Amino acid sequence: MVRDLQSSPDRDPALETLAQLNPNRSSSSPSPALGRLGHPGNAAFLEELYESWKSDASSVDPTWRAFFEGFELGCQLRPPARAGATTPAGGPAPEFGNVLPQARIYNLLFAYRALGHTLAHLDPLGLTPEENSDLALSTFRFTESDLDSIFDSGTLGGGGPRTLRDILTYLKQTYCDHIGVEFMHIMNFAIRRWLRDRMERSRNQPTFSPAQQRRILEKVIAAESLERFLHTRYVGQKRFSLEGGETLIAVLDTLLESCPASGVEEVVIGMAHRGRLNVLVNTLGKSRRKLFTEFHENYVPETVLGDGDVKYHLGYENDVVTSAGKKIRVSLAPNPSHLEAVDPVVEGMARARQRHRDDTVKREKVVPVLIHGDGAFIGQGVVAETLNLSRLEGYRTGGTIHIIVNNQIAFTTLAPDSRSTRYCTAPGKALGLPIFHVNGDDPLAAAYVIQLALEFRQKFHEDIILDIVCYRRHGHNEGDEPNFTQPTLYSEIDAHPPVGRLLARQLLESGVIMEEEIQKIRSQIDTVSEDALRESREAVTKFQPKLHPPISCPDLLREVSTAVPAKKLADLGESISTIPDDFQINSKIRKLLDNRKAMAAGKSPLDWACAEHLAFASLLTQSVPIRLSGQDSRRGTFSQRHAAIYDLRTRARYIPLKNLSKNQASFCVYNSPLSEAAVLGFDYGYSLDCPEMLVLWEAQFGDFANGAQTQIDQYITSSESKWGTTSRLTLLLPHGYHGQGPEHSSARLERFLQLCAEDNMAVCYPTTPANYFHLLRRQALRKILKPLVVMTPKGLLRDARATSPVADLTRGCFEEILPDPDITKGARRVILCSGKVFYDLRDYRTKNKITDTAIIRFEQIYPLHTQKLFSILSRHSPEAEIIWCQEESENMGAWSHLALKLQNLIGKPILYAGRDASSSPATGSLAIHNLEQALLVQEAFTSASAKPSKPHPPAHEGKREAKPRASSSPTGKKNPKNRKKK
Ligand SMILES: Cc1ncc(C[n+]2csc(CCOP(=O)(O)OP(=O)(O)O)c2C)c(N)n1
Ligand SMILES: [Mg+2]
Repeated sequence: MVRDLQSSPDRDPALETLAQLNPNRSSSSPSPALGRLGHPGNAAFLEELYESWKSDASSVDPTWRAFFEGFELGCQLRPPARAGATTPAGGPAPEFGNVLPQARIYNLLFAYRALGHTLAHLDPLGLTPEENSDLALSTFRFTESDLDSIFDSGTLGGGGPRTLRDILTYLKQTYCDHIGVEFMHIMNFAIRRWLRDRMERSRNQPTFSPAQQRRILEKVIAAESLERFLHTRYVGQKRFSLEGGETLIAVLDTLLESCPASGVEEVVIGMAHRGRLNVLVNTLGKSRRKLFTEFHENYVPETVLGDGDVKYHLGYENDVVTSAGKKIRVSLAPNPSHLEAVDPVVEGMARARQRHRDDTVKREKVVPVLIHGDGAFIGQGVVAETLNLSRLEGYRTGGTIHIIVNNQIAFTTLAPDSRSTRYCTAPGKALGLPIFHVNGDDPLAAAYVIQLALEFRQKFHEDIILDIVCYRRHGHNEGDEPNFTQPTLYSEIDAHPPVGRLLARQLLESGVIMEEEIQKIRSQIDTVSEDALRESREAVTKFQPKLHPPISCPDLLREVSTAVPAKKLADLGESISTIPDDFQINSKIRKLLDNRKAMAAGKSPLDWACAEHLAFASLLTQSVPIRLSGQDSRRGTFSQRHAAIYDLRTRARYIPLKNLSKNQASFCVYNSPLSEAAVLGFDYGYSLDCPEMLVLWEAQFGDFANGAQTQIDQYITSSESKWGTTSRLTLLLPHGYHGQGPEHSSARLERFLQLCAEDNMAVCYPTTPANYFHLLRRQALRKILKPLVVMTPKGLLRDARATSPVADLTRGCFEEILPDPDITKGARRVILCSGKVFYDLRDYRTKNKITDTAIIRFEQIYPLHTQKLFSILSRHSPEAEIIWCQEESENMGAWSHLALKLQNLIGKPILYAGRDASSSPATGSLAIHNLEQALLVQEAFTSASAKPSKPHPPAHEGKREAKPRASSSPTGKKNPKNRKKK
């Protein structure tokens, strides 16, 4: 019999207290809340209130708070009050032990839902977990003798009366079997309830048809067979075997099988080394012949122009046909060795693909799937950065399915050295994601969870984590001896039967499959492998390894028509400065917009931000979509851009560039979270799959880009050579020495230049708004896809010296090398420079009335337009001294990249005028900065003090005493920075 809460003979004092506390209470009409308690069916109501209170006490009203506090108190493990005991105050002791039993049932339900996973059988190699005292019967003040008492089971699996024994069995099946789930940390109650009901309805037990079970077995066997085949045919060759985690292949198959019914058309996968070859063959359908060919020592990639990559980093894309004959597009992103670096790239790719499938609202057609290792998921910061993108307007992808192949080891490192958390999935908890841990030896359970995960993702558009707890049968790779460091673990693993054998036994026992059928599956797969091996051997005899020529792209220096007619610019100027009538905006912004209008109309010189807006506006009206993302990019770090305008009263946002014309292309500008690695990776991924778009990532200051160095080194600069993938991603990196200290002066131009080869990208440092305008337009309009790195201005944004007449936008194109506008020929000294220092040099020349020195600007440092350079140089004296001047230290900036190159090109020594080599990019003192800047500018005009080009001397030889220049100091003092160093 269900114990009626109100008619219970041992009516609870807490409830009495509650009744007294309830302000709505009246003796004749119970409060609505209490009234609801009168019905056993409303137990669910109480239970949900209880859950609410557990998560956040302030979420329930004070009456209920008092009740639950008392209730919890009563549930504590306190000894029942002794008869006749009194409190210190002399009154009767409170009867803690007699709290309403039904209420204790709710506590039990809550506890199992929250902590059941601690008792789940998750580890294929582990023992049954020990009892968790928080889940012991006694914790809820029940004893064995209560097991057959009947209670209301609240929301458990549809509710209704159940014995305590049945309730426990139900809870254990659902939460403590082969699936352990963490979901009670989810703050969204609708999600939490959905998960609870969904899991409890099925008791978290898979119910696959026999055909589906056979398919799952087949996939596990396929995974196993491929590994065994590779193991025996390519002994000792690295493949990063999946063995121990073969369940992954069954999980991915179940996911793809479930896609059509869920409206999914495309899946974008990112994963690391472990099991990648297996996924390529058994999930994406890459041919075994191709894979085996790649194993051959003479193998040379056919399609890659560049250096190629090892087979376990290559990407692939295919249409996978499900058992129902439906096609799903599946791609596996190429990835570098750097674990988890692929995560944001896949997210960006998925978002771009959603755009192409017109799926930008619900994002249900393209699903990103990230497959992680346990060590990398908890260890790598980019995981947290990427998770944090998941709900942001500019970076959402509608929910990522994370699968962790948790083999409980990272190379040789075990969990105690790997993490401070119980589970490797802990980063997901910060986001409130559902986390399912599954015993990897139970592929049916894992397949059940992936179905649930997809259903969840499609319903709530949130990330979800499936943690497949498994083991690694071999060493880290196949040449690695695990017994050196894990002798005990590996003796256990050696004795442990493979997943396929366990599942086969289970299905044989349940009569789902016959032994002969299993044999047939195995031999069929082996035959396919044997045939493929034979074919691959034939193919491989054709390979003749030979060195490939460097990738080259002469078209990178071809002029692109980027001018825009004056009338068009004036019209665009009007559009970008017009705000709806009902918008009230800040008066300074109004002035800024009025200035932009005047600039575009040619009434005043253009500044950078206006040139950029006009470049964007002209492209958008030429049907080129634009995406700009970065920290505070809507306003601009230096309050220069103001791409978004806000209403003073409502903060309604208006973006003029989105309102140019009806059929303009889309303009997307986002303030990114404070992350470099994930955001740059995301924008890179986006740019790969949206080649028609101008995708720009902006660093807050250029030096922060080194927080994303992995993305720059591993993807942006080298992916064309490794994987044949490139994009027109554009990096805007504020750079320039303004005496603001060692941070934020340098965007590390030298680093980008060091990465330049084989025409892999363009690196530019424009000095005028007009050239910046042409550069942006060139990047968007030319057919060639190459990344562009731009050193962008800080102080020059508001420097009258660095403005352009609008006429410069209406003619010409991007100038890689800018000749001296004043001294056009016959100079006896030529200063070469790049970027901001040009203005200081020119001022010095004017002030000192120097007329024999030309200043030539390298607006594009890579690839160098040597023809233009020669043509400009040829106008000056052949005897002219040539000096490279830069404000960056000698070991930084463009000098080290250009020194020998220029010397070889020009055929004579190039002198150097600039700061000494230094470990930190700049001084912390404005006064010293100013002095250094004055010196280096003066040096450029005084050949005696400039240094001839030569390879960098070691630091101890690089001191200034080798080249005294005290006489050249305008103050008569030695260079203060040198003095400091001595
Ligand atoms: C960023 C990074 N650091 C270090 C490594 C070297 N490394 C390669 S695999 C590996 C262990 C990875 O462990 P886990 O994530 O658990 O994956 P598993 O190999 O066990 O599948 C390490 C440290 C790497 N590839 N990337
Ligand atoms: Mg691992």
